[in-house]
Formats: sequence, structure tokens, C-alpha cells
Amino acid sequence: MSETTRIAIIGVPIEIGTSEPGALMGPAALRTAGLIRTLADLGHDVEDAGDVAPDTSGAARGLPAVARWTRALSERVTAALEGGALPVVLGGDHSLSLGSIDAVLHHCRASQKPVFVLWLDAHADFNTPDTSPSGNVHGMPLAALCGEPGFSELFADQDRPFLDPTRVHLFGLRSIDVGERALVTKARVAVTDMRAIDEFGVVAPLRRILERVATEDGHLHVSFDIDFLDPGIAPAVGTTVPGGATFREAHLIMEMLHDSGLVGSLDVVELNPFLDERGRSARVLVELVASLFGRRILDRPTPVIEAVSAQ
Ligand code: B3U
Ligand code: MN
Ligand code: MN
Repeated sequence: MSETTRIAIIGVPIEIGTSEPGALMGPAALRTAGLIRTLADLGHDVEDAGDVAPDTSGAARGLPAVARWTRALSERVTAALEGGALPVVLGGDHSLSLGSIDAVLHHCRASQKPVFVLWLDAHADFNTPDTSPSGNVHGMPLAALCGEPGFSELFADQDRPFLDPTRVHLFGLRSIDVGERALVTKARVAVTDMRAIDEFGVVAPLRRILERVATEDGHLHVSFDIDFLDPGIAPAVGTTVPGGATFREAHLIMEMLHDSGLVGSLDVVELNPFLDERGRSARVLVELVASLFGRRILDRPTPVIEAVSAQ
């Protein structure tokens, strides 16, 4: 059994960032699939803080409505971090990362810790209102957090800290729009796309990322979009993209993240239970989160890994 972590579960039943209804049921499905019990059984101290429920009256859709969620979630994640807990934010669509990462940025500004983001996703989510072909806010959070123009109404703090795009790592990318591609390149966002994963596997690129976070003593925020996975193992998502990560690749990533001891906050987003098949996608996510929090096949390091890493 690994060390006990204080975990704060925060549900965010938001779906206004997408065009496909159903993601608002995501937090409920993850709880139904046993997420809280699974983490508690691993020996962690888990507090379920319930769901965020901002007042969105007078702002039905678009950025003004997302702003209400962003501010409400940022407050909740800040409270969790200040209380010494590791926030696990359950979505809901990916626009919620505006709130979770905004809180992380504020929290780390005080301690002068650099913030790194590992964005496990088929998409770059780096559109702006100008480049987005769909207008969906779940395709824009990283651009907003990195300070691209067009988002000032989202955040409560007009002097907010920005995310450094060179400390953002897109992992698993296989779908990008023309305008967002230019932005990602210009901002020098780090990318391990599916081509790189096919060529080098997940281990070498992830090791490099983790080494950098450790060297700079950073806070690592992991944002896990279910469409990072291949739709064959996790069909419950509105925007499936073929050719995603396998079950084994994803588990290995989670295990390496756990072993690194560097993860300070986590989002699990875009689960749309309405599109699921007998709960299997929700169950896969619970399994993966369990690996990130220390579930392992043996309750001691796998002998061959020990031998290799001792060399
Ligand atoms: N890049 C497209 C599609 C998309 C982004 N994120 C998701 N889908 N889930 C867009 O609409 O911005
Ligand atoms: Mn996404
Ligand atoms: Mn995606």
C-alpha cells in the first residue's frame, strides 16, 4: 500500500461547453462506478465535496455562462489546495479546466512553484473564439489559460496569473484545427502526438516530462480527457477520434504518474454516460484513476522494474 493522500472530490456537471448533451451526468456516473470507494480502499483519506452548482440565471450559454462555472470551481479548488488536499475534479466537459487550473495558478503564484500541465487528450483545446470552427468552449481552455486574447470576461481576477505554454504538454494529440495549430506552434506548446507515441511509446516521452517537472520542483496538474483513450475501450464521449491510447498504455501512464509522486491535481473530463455501453467507460476511468493513486498488481515493486531502475 502506498502513502495516504488527502483527496477532495469535486463534481462539475457542466456541458454548456459542448454541443452534445449528456456530460452533466459524468460526475454521477463516476461515483456510481465506485470511484470514491475505490480510492478509500486504497487507503486514501477521501472527502466527496459534492457538485459545484453556480447560479447561471441570465447566462444560458457561451463564455458568460462558462464564466460562472469557472469562478465557482476556482474557489472550490482553491479551498481544497489551501486545506492541503489533492483536488480530483470530475466532469463535465473540458471547459471546467479553466476553473481548476486557474485555482492551481493562483495557489502556486503564492509559493512561486512553476505550474506544469499534462493534457491527455485527442485534441489541443487551444482554440480562441476567433479560430474555433465550432464555437464550443471545451475546445478553448488552454488558449484562455495561456493568455490568448478574447477571454477576459471568464475570470474574476483581471490580474490573473497565466499558464506558461512551454510548460503545457499535449499528450495523445491526433485532431487539431488549422487556426489552433498555428497558435500551438507559435506559443511553443510541448506536444507528444499520436505519431510520436506510435514511434517511441509512452514511456520515453513521459519520463522526460516528469524529469523536467522534478528538476524545476513544479506542481503537475493532469487533465485527463476520456477521448485520449481509443473509442474501442471508452466509447462514452461526444467527440470520439479513432486511434487513441490503449488500455495498457493508459494504465502505464497512470502508474508512472503515481510513482513520480509529482501529481498535485487532476481533472477527469468529457465522460458522457448517455453514450456509454453498460457503464464500461466509467469503469475504465475508475480503474485508471485507481492506478494513478497507487493501485498496483503486486503490493511491492514489480521485481524486473526494480532490477532495471537500479542499473
Ligand atoms: N477542435 C474542435 C473539436 C474539439 C475540441 N475539443 C473537443 N472537440 N472535445 C473544437 O470544436 O474546438
Ligand atoms: Mn479536451
Ligand atoms: Mn478531446
